[in-house]
Amino acid sequence: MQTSNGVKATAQANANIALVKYWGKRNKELILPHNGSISMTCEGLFTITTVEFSDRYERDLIIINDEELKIEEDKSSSLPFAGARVKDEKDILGHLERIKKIAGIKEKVKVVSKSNFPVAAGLASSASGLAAITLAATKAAGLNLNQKELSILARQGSGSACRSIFGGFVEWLKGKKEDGSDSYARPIADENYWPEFRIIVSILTEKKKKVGSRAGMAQTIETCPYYDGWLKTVEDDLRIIREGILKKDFTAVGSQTEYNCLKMHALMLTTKPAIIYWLPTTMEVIHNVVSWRENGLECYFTIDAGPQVKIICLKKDVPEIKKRLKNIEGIKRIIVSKSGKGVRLIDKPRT
Ligand code: 2P0
Repeated sequence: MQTSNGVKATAQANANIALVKYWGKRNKELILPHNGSISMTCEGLFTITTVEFSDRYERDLIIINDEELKIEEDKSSSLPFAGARVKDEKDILGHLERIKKIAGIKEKVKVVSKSNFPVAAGLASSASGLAAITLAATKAAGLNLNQKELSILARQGSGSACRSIFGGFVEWLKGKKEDGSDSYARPIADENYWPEFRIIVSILTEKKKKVGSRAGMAQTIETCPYYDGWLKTVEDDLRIIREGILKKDFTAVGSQTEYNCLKMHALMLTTKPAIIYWLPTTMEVIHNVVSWRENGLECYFTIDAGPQVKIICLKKDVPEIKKRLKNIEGIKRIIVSKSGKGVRLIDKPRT
């Protein structure tokens, strides 16, 4: 949309939940992972972001969930666009500078972004946020990128964001090249492929986590003695889950997802200092899921960099699992999600 002084664009992106987790970078600047990962893009957990570049603005302004991000000077940065930096783990302004550089524009930027779920509590808010910002900003900057190019660019904002470019079930290829040109996401199956598949998100707290995943994964690589074991086995997880999705083999996908999650948390627990994302209620839900399954209600858990437990199940079992979850004290909110669409432009600007 052309305004009097600038161009603005609005994009909507869904969060994604990993079935095979991304944990560890081989290149921090380009965000290149040590391992591939697989996720489901989640309908109903989304971020809407409007980006406008304009010489009308005297300074950059980034508003996330009604709160302005503090932008501060950091002349020590090694990145080529050092200067004003966002005091935020994800360096959102750095990502916008990257896009401005590609587009060859110099205007100030205004970003208004809002998610409909708790941010920074292990619910992949950076995935939907950075995917939405990447599409909105490239469009507003006059770039017309294809999905692969968007995925490569979103990855540089936040690794998991490269998966939210696509809908359905998605695999992020780790790639081998040093420039990152072969590290991007691609769809395994679109959002209509497996309509019975569900992820029930149980939210235990909306508090911001103490250890961000960026710092946490760096610390794991430095100090965890088991990281090699993770890398040696993750290819099997990827193959089993990729094939399981294509065959709609719920047991294979669910059980391997749970196993992969426990392996990632084993890394976190054996990092120095230990990264313990689980709360007592996290453990309670884990035990319940295992016991429900032993008694014939087939479901599996997965947990990311936070305390929330995501339960993988089939549509027919959602009412029963919801009923049982409601009896667990400490669960604040329950969100049921099926696979949703990839990032897209929408009409309604928020600014
Ligand atoms: C995942 N996580 O695959 C894993 C599981 C957390 C646990 O992707 O540093 O926010 O911005 O690349 O993408 C969280 O990592 O990290 C994440 P950066 P990101 O979903």
